[in-house]
Amino acid sequence: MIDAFMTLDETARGIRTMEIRGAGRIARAAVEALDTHAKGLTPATLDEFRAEMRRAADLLVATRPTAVSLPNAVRSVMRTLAVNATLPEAREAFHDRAQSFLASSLGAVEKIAAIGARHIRDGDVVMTHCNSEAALACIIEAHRQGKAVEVFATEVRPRNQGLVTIRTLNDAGIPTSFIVDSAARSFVNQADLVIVGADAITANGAVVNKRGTAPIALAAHEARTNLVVAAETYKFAPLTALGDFIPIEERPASEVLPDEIAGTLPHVRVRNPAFDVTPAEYVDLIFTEQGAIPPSMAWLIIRDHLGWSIDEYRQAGERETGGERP
Ligand code: RUB
Repeated sequence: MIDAFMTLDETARGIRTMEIRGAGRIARAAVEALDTHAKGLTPATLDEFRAEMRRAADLLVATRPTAVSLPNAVRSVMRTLAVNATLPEAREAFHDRAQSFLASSLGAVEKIAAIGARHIRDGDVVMTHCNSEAALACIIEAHRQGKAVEVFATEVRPRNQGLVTIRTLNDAGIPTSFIVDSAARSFVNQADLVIVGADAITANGAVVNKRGTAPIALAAHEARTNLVVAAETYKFAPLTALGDFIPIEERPASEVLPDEIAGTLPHVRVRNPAFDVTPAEYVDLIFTEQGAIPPSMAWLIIRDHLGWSIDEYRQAGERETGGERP
């Protein structure tokens, strides 16, 4: 549970160290932190307020590079600061927008759960990877509706997000098999469906999610098991419509190999990308709060639903280019 009164620096640190993790939670934590920060400021002018909020927004956006929910959420609340004429108006509008973002983010997960649950049949075995609030919400909703559902949940080396997943499934009373990541191919034939979340979805429908998702998608494709993605629309990446790539975060080597062992292996370099890219052709459907869409419709979500103009994309220069080609 995120403490609503965490300071800006505490939230930034929490996101960087993954105490706060998962794309949806990261987005809500950032907006809550900005809202709390705004309330605590005593600026003399509107310009001063805007400048300080911009600094705070930049600090949060820089914490983790891949989850596009973070810059999308921050930008969607920061937009309000551009349109208000007076300082009190700007303060009030910012708070209202932050609260409405938080409510709609939680509401989106509920809508996704209702849509996703319809795609899970009584007796289905579902495989999931990492710890996605949106993906788990679909499984838990299907179970709540009385469907018999079983789950294969992966361990998720090296940060073991699978432990969070199996605790949640266990608490919901859902029979779950916990497997190491490399056993996914052995069990995907026994699954009727793979459900994962997303950190970002590109204009061409590629899904960026926890590293290990792409090999599971490949295995599912080969086993003729459908893979679906549960993702709020604010995980679609507008800048990819301009040709930007999603930067793939590379985390510290010590997460994979303890420094005392790495220190004895001078010729060995540890690589630790946090995410990978699943091409659209391995994705059957994406469950969003706007409905279940094929990945080929990603561009329409960016253009028509997120409604971002090309000028706005261009101004959004803080996202780095580079990284893995989607
Ligand atoms: C989490 C992860 C999740 C997505 C979606 O990675 O890859 O699948 O963020 O999660 P990390 P949600 O643990 O590195 O943050 O559906 O909760 O937004």
